[in-house]
Amino acid sequence: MKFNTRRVSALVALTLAASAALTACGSDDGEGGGGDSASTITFLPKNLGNPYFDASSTGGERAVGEFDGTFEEVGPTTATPDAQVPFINTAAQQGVGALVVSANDPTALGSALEEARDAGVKVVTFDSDVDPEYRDIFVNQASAEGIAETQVDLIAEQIGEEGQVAILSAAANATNQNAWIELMESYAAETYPNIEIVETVYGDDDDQTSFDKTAALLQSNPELKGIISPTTVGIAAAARYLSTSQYKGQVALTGLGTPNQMREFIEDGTVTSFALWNPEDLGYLAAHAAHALVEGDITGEEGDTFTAGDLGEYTVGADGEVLLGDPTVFTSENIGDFDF
Ligand code: RAM
Repeated sequence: MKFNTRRVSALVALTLAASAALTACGSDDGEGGGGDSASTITFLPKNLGNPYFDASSTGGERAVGEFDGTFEEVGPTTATPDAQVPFINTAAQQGVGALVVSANDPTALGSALEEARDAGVKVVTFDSDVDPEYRDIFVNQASAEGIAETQVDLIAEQIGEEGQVAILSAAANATNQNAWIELMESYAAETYPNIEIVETVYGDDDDQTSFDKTAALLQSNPELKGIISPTTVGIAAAARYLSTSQYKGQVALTGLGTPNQMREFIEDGTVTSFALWNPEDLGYLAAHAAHALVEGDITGEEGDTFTAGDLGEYTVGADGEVLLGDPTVFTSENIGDFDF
């Protein structure tokens, strides 16, 4: 069962953290595929216990059920590249069919992924990429430009296009957040000359760290008008801090959040709008891409096409990238329509 899979994985992560032992850390849900390694699709998110990745794994598991493989989710409790490496090594030793990874760093996982690929494991990144040479396909949630511009437009609208803005990010080396931050800075400078991005801080996709960094940001920047948090963990922690503080309604907050985590803060007026794609669809698409690679239907070349179950047909683009679609903006008007 899904629940057991994740519990076992978390336990293994703790064991690994405690002993640094390369224990065989696999667990599978026993659904379909008979449990042989080659039919196993192993999801390795940035961290466990993050509702965003719970949703992407739910989508992945659904896809794997459709093609009768074995779904497995493993991962660390802290969002660091070092903590991800042992899981890659173990998957390579087990000879799983494919690894589906959201990377905490663009290069630090490189040699482990190279070894896994040498051992015949297909490597799909999703959500947060590694350098293209280390994987077969990257399943991107939306264009980096679109994600960056959406968040800057939302904060601009909320603060009347002027004032100081800060960014509360995830891990300092996260490939996805760093790409978006760079694009947010250049887009804001070009489009909103009266907005100044004064500081970026890192909450490491950890709830308490993100909460504390929000408090510190507000204290050290008394003129702050808004915060952009391009991480579901960060925006939820920042909203929780703002909601009971003197800054509620004074300092705007937007970024990337899950509707289920943000609902109460939309309802109590702490937040007016934020964005995200559907992480369940992202995991579903990534698992289908992994299966197409394992089956030899595609190699990750530009122009390759494959069918991702009920999401339909996708084409591999330049640099082995597959694009899910556009982000959705959530407000009090539509948040009730979503449940993830
Ligand atoms: C967090 C993670 C993930 C990112 C989302 C928006 O859950 O940092 O990588 O895509 O936020």
